Amino acid sequence: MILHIDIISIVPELLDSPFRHSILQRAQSRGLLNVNVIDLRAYGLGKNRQIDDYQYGGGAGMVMMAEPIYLAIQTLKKERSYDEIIYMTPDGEKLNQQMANQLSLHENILLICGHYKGIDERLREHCITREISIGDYVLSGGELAAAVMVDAIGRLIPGVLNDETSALLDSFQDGLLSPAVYTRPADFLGWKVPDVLLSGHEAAIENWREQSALERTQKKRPDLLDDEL
Ligand code: 6GU
Repeated sequence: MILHIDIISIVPELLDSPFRHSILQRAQSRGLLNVNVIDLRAYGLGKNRQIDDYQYGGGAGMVMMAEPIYLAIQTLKKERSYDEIIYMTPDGEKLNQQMANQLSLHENILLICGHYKGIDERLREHCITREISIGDYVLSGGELAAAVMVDAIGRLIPGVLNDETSALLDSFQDGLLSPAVYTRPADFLGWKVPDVLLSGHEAAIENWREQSALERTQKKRPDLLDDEL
């Protein structure tokens, strides 16, 4: 199975590089992920290929017009049937690991990147199936948020990570942060690696890791522990 992600953007150049390296590159070369960026300008209106306009009621800031985005969606829908048509917006549902897990099980996803004041509300009512934010801060456009989400989703597709278990051990997958990790040398400037990790005792190591994960979560993200109650 392959996850196909289409992304509608007015700045497609912003999405040139993020998927061409490292794990997402591998996901695509293994045929597990396919990311396709569509330039909204191609669906712009008139000879200027207009895609935004002043907002009704007045006020500063442009609004992305309904028709170009609608035309783009209709055209893309002829090719594939989307499990979700997602509008990337700071007032959407906040992305978390659980949502990334669910989205990674889909086959076709369409992402729409907002700009300016956002898109005409009628698209949100009639065409969008889901609205997602990557956190409580405002970016100048949805592209970087879309790249973050595609990364979070893409690495979860079965077969993308070499060690099939490694995504399961990520921070957040079990509601905890990941344990501390160390590599050689065992002594760096007198800063020592915990003895237990050098001991070869698997059970003791596993125990230490669980303890480390719990301690870090308590210290850095106590809210994650509250959520479980
Ligand atoms: Cl999805 N878009 C924008 N413009 N800003 C954001 C965001 C999305 N998520 C967090 N901030």
